[in-house]
Amino acid sequence: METENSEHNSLNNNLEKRYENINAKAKIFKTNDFTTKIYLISFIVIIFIIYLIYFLIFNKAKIPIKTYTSLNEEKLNKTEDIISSLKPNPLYKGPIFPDDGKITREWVFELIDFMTDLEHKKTYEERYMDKIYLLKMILKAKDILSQYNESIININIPSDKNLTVVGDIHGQYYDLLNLFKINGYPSEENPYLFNGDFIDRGAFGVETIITLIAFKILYPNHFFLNRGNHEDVNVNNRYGFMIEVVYDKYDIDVYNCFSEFFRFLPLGHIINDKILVIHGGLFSKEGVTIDELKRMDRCIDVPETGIMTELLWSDPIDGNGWRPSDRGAGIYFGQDVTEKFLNENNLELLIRSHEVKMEGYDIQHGGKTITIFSAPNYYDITYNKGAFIKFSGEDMKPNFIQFDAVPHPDFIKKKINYIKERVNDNIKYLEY
Ligand SMILES: [Mn+2]
Repeated sequence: METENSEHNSLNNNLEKRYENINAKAKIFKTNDFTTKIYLISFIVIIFIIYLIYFLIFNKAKIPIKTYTSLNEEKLNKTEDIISSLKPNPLYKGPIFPDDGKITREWVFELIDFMTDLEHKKTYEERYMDKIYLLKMILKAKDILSQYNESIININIPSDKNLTVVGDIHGQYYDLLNLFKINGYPSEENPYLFNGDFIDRGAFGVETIITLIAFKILYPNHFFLNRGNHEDVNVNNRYGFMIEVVYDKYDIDVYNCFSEFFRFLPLGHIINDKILVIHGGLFSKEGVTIDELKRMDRCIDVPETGIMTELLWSDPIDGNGWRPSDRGAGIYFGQDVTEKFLNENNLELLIRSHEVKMEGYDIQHGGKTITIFSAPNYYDITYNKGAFIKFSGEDMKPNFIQFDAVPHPDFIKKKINYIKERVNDNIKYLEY
């Protein structure tokens, strides 16, 4: 019995020890489980904070400014207030825009030379027009455009004169200067019509639009500009011009002044009562008349739908009828649509731009629709030719002249890094 008891006791002791061990292990396990949870929760919180910081910076860098969306007097006065609060930069060495707005041909050439910098060696003050003179110049050009009471302008080319029609430039300033070298600089003897999309995409939208504005002031009745879908603040916010003006070359005041100027651009021109020149194309609705287009209130930001949007965004297609556009704005229109529209409005030809073409131009709809595109090697990757159309007033037949791309300063990578560095510093400054 004793032996049995002592055996039983030692068995009990063993069992107790074993329970203690199990309990101790269980305790350790519980402690570990709790610590693991703390680690897991902290990890999730840290990941969330990192994501939040990234989201805030990334999103602000992407859309850093609130934009104006409609026209009112307050904004116009604002630019004048800004001008009166500015003093000329004493380091500025370029041409001075006169207060009476009367510039000469020599003044414009001086400005072009000043802005041109193929080797990218000039300092800021040696390359960019001083802000005060630039704002004055844009307002002067806007005043000229505001005298157009109609959205479509008739122009007449006498039989002994020419007119050159140019398509998209998209900030390719050195190709624009090359075009002028090939075809002659604008003058009263050598008039031009630029069919929209002067800016965005390319790196020199500022130089391009400044030069076009200067020629508009110099030759208001022999130098014509059409609005394109890129002469619109909501498009510029996304496709390069906002970054170029606000972060790289000027600031939000200049950007807002340019946006204001774009609202006053005419939507089209009719040459010798025969040829309609508009940026995009025709309409999803039948029976649109030139009178209706002329009476349209053009001085607005481009809406998401409607006649004005289609005029600036639509593209021709082979075949008849309509198809929804892949662009998300405007429509695709066929040959029968063009023929009907031209017949109803006593017109002979539609000239539009808006699409890159490998030959720089394209003829569709049995010769009734011409596309003209003037940015050669578009985006530096397309290897397309640029082209322009020269009309002689005598027969008004289109003569196509093609041209290749020329070298331009290559500092786009450097520029992107520079912008990345500056974006975060400038967020506060931009949010008004
Ligand atoms: Mn376009």
